[in-house]
Amino acid sequence: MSAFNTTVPEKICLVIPPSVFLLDERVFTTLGILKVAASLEVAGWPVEVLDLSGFTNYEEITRLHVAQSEARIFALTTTTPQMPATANVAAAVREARPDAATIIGGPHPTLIAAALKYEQKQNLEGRAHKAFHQLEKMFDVIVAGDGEDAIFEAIAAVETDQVLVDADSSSSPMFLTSKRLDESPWPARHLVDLESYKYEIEGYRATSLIAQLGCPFNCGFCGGRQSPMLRRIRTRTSKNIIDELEFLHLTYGYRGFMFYDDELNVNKDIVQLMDGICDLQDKLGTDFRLRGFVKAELFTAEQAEVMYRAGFRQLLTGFESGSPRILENINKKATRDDNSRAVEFAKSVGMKVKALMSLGHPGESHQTVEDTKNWLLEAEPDDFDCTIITTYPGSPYYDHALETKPGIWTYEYKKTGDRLHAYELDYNVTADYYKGDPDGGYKAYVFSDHISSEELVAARDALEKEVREKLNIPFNPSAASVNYEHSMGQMGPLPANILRASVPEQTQRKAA
Ligand code: B12
Repeated sequence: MSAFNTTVPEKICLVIPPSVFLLDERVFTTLGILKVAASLEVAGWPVEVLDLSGFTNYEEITRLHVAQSEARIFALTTTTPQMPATANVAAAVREARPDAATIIGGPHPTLIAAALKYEQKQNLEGRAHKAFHQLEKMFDVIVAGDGEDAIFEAIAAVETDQVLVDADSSSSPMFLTSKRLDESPWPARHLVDLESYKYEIEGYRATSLIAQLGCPFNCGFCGGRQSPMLRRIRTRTSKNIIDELEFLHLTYGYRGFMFYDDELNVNKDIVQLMDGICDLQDKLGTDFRLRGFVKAELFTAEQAEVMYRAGFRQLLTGFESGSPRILENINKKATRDDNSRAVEFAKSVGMKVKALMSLGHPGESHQTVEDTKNWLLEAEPDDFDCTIITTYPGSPYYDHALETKPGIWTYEYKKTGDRLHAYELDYNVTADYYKGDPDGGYKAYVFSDHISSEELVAARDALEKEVREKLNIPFNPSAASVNYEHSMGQMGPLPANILRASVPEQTQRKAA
């Protein structure tokens, strides 16, 4: 790597790799890396964002862009299922520009670093060590945790031998406190083509935002249970959230907002926040339609009422299962009754409910799948989806599993002794690890002592078909990815839906 002078701001290229496994990649933009972009802009660094979401020829686009970009530092974001594409993007950057420096941040490196620390504490050298070494081979600098401040240390680290920039510890000054989160600039949405992301809530054009960070619960399938970034609740003031809604409305005209907080109702100020959102609509002389997630056992009739008043017409909840035993094995904390009650509270005020269900937990059987189907038919949500669990790094199902046969990793929920087995997979190359082929069938890489992977897939398909038919819920349509056409490898400027750069006078407006 050549020597960089990273004390003087130079152009940084931030890259959003595609999510080839999603049915439609241009629904919600990736907000995390846009928070990093906003931090850089506020500090005076020119930034460009290469948004590869939805492009099948993303490697070619990367090579062509990198060869002509002024940037020499390329910083990528990634979740685990994006890793196969992310690895290809990193290779394309290196191919086009061997002296480039690469930085990787986001949920995947954060979770791998957290799992690595867990192994180190136990004097183990297991899967996290291997995964971390794989990342080290692909990238110059690995960032764990919140990126708003860590990006500056990462840029400095490209000149040194430092590989890991670890912001994922509450003792790190780079770990955002609620106060720092509140002060940090909102995502630099002007650096992506927001118009090309299409979503509607009840007919209102919508975009997404994050009002708080972290979920303190410990569900077995969920990533980040050992990662403070994903676990610690960090809240923003109601005013700051309301200001962001106002900014999004006035700047882009949105009246629909999807809150991507893990659970809106872990926020003790939820009633105050909803009242403030009502006042904002009065002030603007408009009305909003909102959508977000709540945790079932914390959901109350009062919350339902105030959320409806603020504009919520759709709620999503990870109910996961209709089987009390499976809810226990997940360590879900919500009971079957809590789940049913949450649906009733929402419906009683006129809100629709999307039930997020999953199969493939420890102890899953034909009977527990039947229980899940029956709960859906009884609770009658307005919509649902039902996935098959994949054990990915950073989740208890993965991190606490032991290799019980070559290539088979087994997690046991200690209280009941129920087990889940997962096939070893290289998530750096297996792209359909998570959702399977959108046009035909899921793939399961897990099985229990009572049901095989193939049976899980068949049971999932049958459940989905029967519940959709009986509750009259149509299947979701899928949208195809596109190929960016250019003639004979000669590339002019990339269109705005792929590349956007900061213009000095347009830097992100800071929260007032
Ligand atoms: C919104 C969301 C989605 C949305 C939108 C995704 C999108 N386009 O952004 C949808 C519904 C599409 C979605 C889908 C999926 N999701 Co999702 N999703 C989330 C959620 C709830 C919020 C993400 C977010 O915006 N966070 C807030 C921002 C500020 O945080 P952030 O993205 O982590 O970014 C910060 C740091 O990571 C870091 N950072 C990020 N990038 C970079 C880059 C650099 C260079 C640096 C320095 C730092 C840095 O700095 C950022 C600012 O602090 C998270 C859970 C969570 N609470 O974070 C799960 C989460 C990211 N999803 C997850 C999963 C598993 C999925 C799916 C696989 C689900 C499925 N079965 O299909 C798919 C895969 C999607 C994908 N693209 O990979 C996992 C990922 C676990 C993993 N191992 O990677 C998470 C962590 C949930 C969990 N706890 O298990 N998801």
